[in-house]
Amino acid sequence: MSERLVGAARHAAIKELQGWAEVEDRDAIRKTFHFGSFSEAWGFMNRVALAAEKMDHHPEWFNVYNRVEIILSSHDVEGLSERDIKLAHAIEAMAAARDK
Ligand code: H2B
Repeated sequence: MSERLVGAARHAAIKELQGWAEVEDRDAIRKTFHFGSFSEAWGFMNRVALAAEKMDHHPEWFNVYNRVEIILSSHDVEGLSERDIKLAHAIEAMAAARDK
């Protein structure tokens, strides 16, 4: 069970995430990651996929060659929740120094 993140807590949570921004037309956050090659992008996606499955919280994403665009939102609350913030932090750790 979780709740939609609103107000000051929401603002603070997003601010702590480097490079993540609110999506304009829906209640979600997004970030685009760039890698040196498709192989590196795919390795990143693999790591994220395994972590997401463990957390039972999954990204919406789009990949072209070395670019991975990720959108996070929680279906059950139809918007942003703490689980998105938690997954975003996990993704940051996995992108490590590769993100540009
Ligand atoms: N992923 C995301 N991003 N949001 C959810 O609300 C969500 C999910 N819910 N992955 C999970 C799975 C839900 O569908 C299952 C039934 O727990």
